[in-house]
Amino acid sequence: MNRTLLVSNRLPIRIEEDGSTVRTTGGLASALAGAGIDAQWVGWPGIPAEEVTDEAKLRASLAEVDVAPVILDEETIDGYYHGYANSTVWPILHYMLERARFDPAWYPFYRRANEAFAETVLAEVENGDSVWIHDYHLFLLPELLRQSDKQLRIAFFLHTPFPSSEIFRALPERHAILRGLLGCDLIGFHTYNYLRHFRSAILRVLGVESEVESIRREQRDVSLGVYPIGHDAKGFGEALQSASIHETLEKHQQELAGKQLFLSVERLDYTKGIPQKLEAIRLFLSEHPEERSRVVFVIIAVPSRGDVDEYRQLTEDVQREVGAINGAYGGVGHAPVQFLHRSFPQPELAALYALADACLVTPLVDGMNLVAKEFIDCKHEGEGARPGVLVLSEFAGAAQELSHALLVNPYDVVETARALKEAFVMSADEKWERTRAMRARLQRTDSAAWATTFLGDLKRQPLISEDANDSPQFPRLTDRFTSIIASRKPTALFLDYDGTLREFVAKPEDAVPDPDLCPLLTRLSSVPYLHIALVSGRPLDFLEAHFPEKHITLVAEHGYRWRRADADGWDLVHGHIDTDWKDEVMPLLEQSVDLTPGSHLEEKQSSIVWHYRRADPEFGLWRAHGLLSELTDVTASLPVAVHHGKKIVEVASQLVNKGQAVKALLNDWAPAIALAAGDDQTDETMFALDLPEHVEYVTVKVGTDLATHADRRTDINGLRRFLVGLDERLTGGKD
Ligand code: GDG
Repeated sequence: MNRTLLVSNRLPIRIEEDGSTVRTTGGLASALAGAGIDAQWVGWPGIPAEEVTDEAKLRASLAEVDVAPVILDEETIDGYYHGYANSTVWPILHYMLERARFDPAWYPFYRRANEAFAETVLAEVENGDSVWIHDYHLFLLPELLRQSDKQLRIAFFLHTPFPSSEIFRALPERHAILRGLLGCDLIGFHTYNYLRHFRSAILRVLGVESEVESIRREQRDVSLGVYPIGHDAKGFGEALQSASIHETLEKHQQELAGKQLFLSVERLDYTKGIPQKLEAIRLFLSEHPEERSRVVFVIIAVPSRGDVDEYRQLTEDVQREVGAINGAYGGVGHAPVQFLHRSFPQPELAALYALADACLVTPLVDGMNLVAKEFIDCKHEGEGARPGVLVLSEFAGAAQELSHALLVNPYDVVETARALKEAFVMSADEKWERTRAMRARLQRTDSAAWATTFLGDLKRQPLISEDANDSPQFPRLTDRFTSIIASRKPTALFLDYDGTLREFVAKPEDAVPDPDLCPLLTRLSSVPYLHIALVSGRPLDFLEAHFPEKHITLVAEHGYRWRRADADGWDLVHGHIDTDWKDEVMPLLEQSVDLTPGSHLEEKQSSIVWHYRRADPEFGLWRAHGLLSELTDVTASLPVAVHHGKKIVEVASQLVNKGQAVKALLNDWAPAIALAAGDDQTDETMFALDLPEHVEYVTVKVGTDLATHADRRTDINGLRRFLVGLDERLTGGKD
């Protein structure tokens, strides 16, 4: 039975003084329980290795609650958790570059911690299991797991925002982090905006293009999705039904003594906008002296990350400002702001939500914000129920769902103070009306529904085995070639080079053949009855320099020239070709270079290519579309073909294409079986050849992009395995 593993930095557990372990509720743990998902957890138990006196006992007690611990020493926790994750990555994810600290000593610990997580996960999983990784502490983990030989479904959910690529690129380790995430089958975000920013980051940082829902990779697709997290509806529902709730409510009612309760609940974090909220409260109190004794602002600020300097400073600043406001606007026996720097049990929190006349959720930026949802959900209509209104920052992810709140820009303290006044005077009817409009949706989309939807989508991802792209027909194809050659009939291979035999790299000049490729092709080219042609867009000198072996036919410049096997020199495939058209299209192409920084022209004998690989990717693509439409007019009556390839636009003589060259070779060689493999648009002319029926012509598209005329697909490794297999059968694989 396949299992689901949940991986998060912290575990939903508490270690008691006697060393026993209990599972805690709240957050993810209750989301999964509510969804009926029985998952095993992997995470850090919250204490450093140095404090673990009896590791075997700890492991045994955690195993009883289905938890596998990742035990980290103090130095690693410091660099990985307090350092890199919380002092570098967290502020960057929240657009707070000025708060981000960059200490080169931290990242190695982050990597080491991710590796420790990978080891623990890999010791637990079996083929077919699903692994659901949570949050920014573990960005490298998906790729680390993917590198193992286990067949897993791997998913990641980011609980924070994903910022604009302009901010994200400040992270020195941005490449490694994005590559880490691309190890996933599924990546989830709270909002479409975060997903959009992620796509832009992978394009600008890694040069990887994507669609809204997926990133096509050679080995496997990465799905992208929007999954707004919900709150723990079951937990809060039960809390409000608990036996002690009436007592708690009554006690607080009395304490309030007729005053309105304006409640805030948050971790004490600089993203939550507490200083700005206090400024708005100060403004409200100063502008409305008559209300000062009729409202109490209760700010519950749960201590958070006390080991990080930024948080210690924030706590001091907030405490000072609360004192100043109370000093200025309080009275005898009344402090308008109560700052409670501790956490409360969930039933107590539910009671405060139920009582509050307003809830102030005003983060400067927040992935989602569950407090906003919990507050609305705790407003049950009925006898004695107190209505309340939500004042919500438009910069919280939750604002997209909770449009009936009073939405504010937390930086605009005047607007926030005005919203406080509006909340103060709002009628009960209007409060209930607004609550009703939001509550029904929140009940349907609670944390259990969120987890169910996410895991449902994860289970739908195909399980990729190492050989999945190796087309099942390839072994049979190897047999076919071998037996035809054994019967002394000719066979042929037509192989494109870039993107087919060799991966694309940023600079074409770096794409030299790997050390195994030339010996492999040389051995194959010595096999009687097997013709080999490299059919490339490259110029002839590049091909000749890298493939000197004379038995291999080299077709250069997309079929303009060739060096036939065993011939000495180069010939034109089609004799002389008219290239007068170049004068007419050149001005347009030169103009494209001037208008598009980073682009350049390459002139070949029979074509001109505009390259935009080094231009801004979106701008380059946009300019390419403009150029194509202009070329359609200019070239209407010219003997040329225009094509849009990978980061290029090419204008080439009409007669010249790879297909025509292959057709000529097929005529000459008359093979009983031939295979053509290629990865881009120019190779389609090889795939779409109109051939007599008796020719067994196998066409192979390398890669997953673009529609194709080819009759099967593989990736670079799949094609290489086929060639190596053929080599082993025909030559024994040795020089
Ligand atoms: C991150 C993202 C995203 C708070 N005080 C007490 C208490 N809480 C509970 C609340 C709520 C949770 O803590 C806080 O969740 P938030 O969503 O508001 O914020 P973060 O902690 O920053 O969480 C955030 C979230 O992940 C989920 O994806 O929404 O954007 O930053 O559930 O009720 N619980 C108890 N006592 C307290 O005093 N029991």
